[in-house]
Amino acid sequence: MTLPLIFAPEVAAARASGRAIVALESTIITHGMPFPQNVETATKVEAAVRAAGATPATIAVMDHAIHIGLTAPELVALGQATGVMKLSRADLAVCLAQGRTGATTVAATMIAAHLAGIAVFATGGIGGVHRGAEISFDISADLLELAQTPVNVVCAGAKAILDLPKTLEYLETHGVPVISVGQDDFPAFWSRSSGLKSPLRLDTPAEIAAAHRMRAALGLKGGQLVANPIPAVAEIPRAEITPHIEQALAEAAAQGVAAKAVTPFLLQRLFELTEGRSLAANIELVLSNARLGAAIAIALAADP
Ligand code: PSU
Ligand code: MN
Repeated sequence: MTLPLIFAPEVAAARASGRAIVALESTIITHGMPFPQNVETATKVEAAVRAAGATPATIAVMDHAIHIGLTAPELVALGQATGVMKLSRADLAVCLAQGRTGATTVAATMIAAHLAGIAVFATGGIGGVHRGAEISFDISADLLELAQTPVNVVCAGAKAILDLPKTLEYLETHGVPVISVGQDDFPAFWSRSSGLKSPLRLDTPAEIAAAHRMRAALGLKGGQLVANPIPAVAEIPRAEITPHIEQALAEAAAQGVAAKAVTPFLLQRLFELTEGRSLAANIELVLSNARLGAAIAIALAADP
């Protein structure tokens, strides 16, 4: 059986000439942001990757294939579609076999990127260990994917709705390098600092690329988590976002929101509670991650 991959023309051309490619996910489009900001953001993120000298490849499942790169009409259609599956490692094959439409989370995007030979992927924030995980067992499959698939995931840390100390412990146990960029603290998505020390720190794309190559040389499986703090002008300070997070979490618990619905519910409630500021910050941090992702991909393409 041949791999069910369809490359967009722009991505196919970049592959043929060995140019830098940055994978982008689609759950952020279908489950992470409201329409029309989702489509506007995805379009701007692709443009930011191109402006930085690399080729964007937004990944989604449609018509029995993993699409590596979407055309503009496909992106608009996905951003307005209803009933789109939220795909992680567990659901990817069923979605493909059934010919359904699916948006890829961090975990599924890593799998697809690796199949497509792409080593760098930029997003907003990874999933992690949810608060109360000792009762709910809700730990994102993103974390185990980082432990086994060799892709650099550029994010703004883990979302502050999570239990960040447990998320870092889990990543350490599974051998995932957590590298914060340009600062000693691990960032917390909307805020530059989580108040927690980052396990590792690197300051340049070249250093991150060198660490990735060294892992490959050593035969270490899994990827690197590259945590890029949100630009200072766009951040919502921790003290300001914390009460809104507490409220959104309390509402989720009261309404019995569980499993895959938790993260989209919390993001939507924070959007309302912060009167749109959380979304504005989310957009800026994704753009910043796309630019850093492009720089890392260029460093890797120059010396693979
Ligand atoms: N980054 C964002 N918004 C998002 C996500 C990331 O800025 O919505 C998505 C990613 O697809 C990530 C998912 O994999 O949230 C985590 O979902 P869960 O907690 O259910 O594993
Ligand atoms: Mn979960």
